[in-house]
Amino acid sequence: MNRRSLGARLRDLFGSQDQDFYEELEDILIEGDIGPATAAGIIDVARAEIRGRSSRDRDRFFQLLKAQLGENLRLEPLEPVEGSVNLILVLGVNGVGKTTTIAKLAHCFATQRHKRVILAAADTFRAAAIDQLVVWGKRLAVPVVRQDPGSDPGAVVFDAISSAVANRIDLIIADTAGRMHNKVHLVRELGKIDKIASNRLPASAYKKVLVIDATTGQNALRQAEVFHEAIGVDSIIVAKYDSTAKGGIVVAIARDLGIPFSFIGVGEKPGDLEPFDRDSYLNRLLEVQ
Ligand SMILES: Nc1nc2c(ncn2[C@@H]2O[C@H](COP(=O)(O)OP(=O)(O)O)[C@@H](O)[C@H]2O)c(=O)[nH]1
Ligand SMILES: [Mg+2]
Repeated sequence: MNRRSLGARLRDLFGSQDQDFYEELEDILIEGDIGPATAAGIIDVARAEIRGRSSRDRDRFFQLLKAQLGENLRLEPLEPVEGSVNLILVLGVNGVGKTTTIAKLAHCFATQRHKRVILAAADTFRAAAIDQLVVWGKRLAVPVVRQDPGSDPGAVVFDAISSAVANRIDLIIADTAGRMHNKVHLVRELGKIDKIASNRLPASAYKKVLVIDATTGQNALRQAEVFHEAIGVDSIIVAKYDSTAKGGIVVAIARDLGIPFSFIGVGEKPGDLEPFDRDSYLNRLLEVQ
C-alpha cells in the first residue's frame, strides 16, 4: 500500500520520463480510491490533452484533473428549515467519528448560529455511547434526551421530538448505533426510527446524514451503499480529513451514489467542522503531503 498522497504521486509521475506513463497514471488513480469510471475518464482526457505536445503541461493537466474529479460532486448545506422542529439523524458504523461530529454540529448550530438545539442519545446499545453524548452536551451547554441503555432507540427519538415541539427547539441531532453490518439489521434498527421521524416531521425538516471516515478508503463506499439502500441517505459528512492523505473515496461515492456532501471534519475539537467546499477539498486531495 502506497501511503503517499495522490497529489504527490501525480507530481512525481509528471517529473519523470516514465515510458509507462498511462499505466502508472491508472495505478495512482485507482489507488487513490476515486473509482474505475472516474479514473478511466481522466486517462482519456490526459491522452487527448498530451497527444501531439512536445512536453507535458503539468499545471494544465492538474486543472483538467480537478474538473474531472469534481464533476459529480454535489454539495448541499444542512440548513434547518424555519418554523419547524428539525431532525438530523446521524448514521454510520462505529468509530467513524459520529459522536464527535454530533458535537461539532451542535457547536455549529447552537453556539455559532444561535439555534435552539438538543441531542438525542438513540445509540442505546452501549452505555458508553450515551455517557459520551451527555459529556458533550454538558460541555456545549446543549440538553440531551436520553433513556436507559438497552431501551428502544425509536422511543428516544419520539421523546426528543415531543420535547422539541413542547420547548420550541429548532434542531434535534440524534446519535444512532453503529453496530449493524448488513442491510437486514440496518432496516430493522433504523427503520423504526425513520418511520417515527417521517410521521412526525415534514420531509424538508428531517435529514438522514451519514458520517464516513476519510481514512478508510473503499470501506467508506461500501458503508455508503449499505446505508443508502437500507434507509436512504440525504447527506454525507466526511470525518478525519485532517489525518489522511486519502479521501479520494468522496469522488467515487459522489459518482456512484449521487449523495450530496455537507460538511467535512478536520480535527477532534467542536470547531473542527467546515462546510464542504469543492475547491478546498480538491486542492487538499491533490496537494503534496
Ligand atoms: N483527527 C480527527 N479525529 C477525529 C475526527 N472525528 C472524530 N475523530 C476521532 O475518532 C475517534 C472516534 O470518534 P467517535 O466520534 O467516538 O466515533 P463514533 O464511534 O462513530 O461515534 C475519536 O478518537 C475521535 O476523536 C476528525 O475529524 N479528525
Ligand atoms: Mg459514538
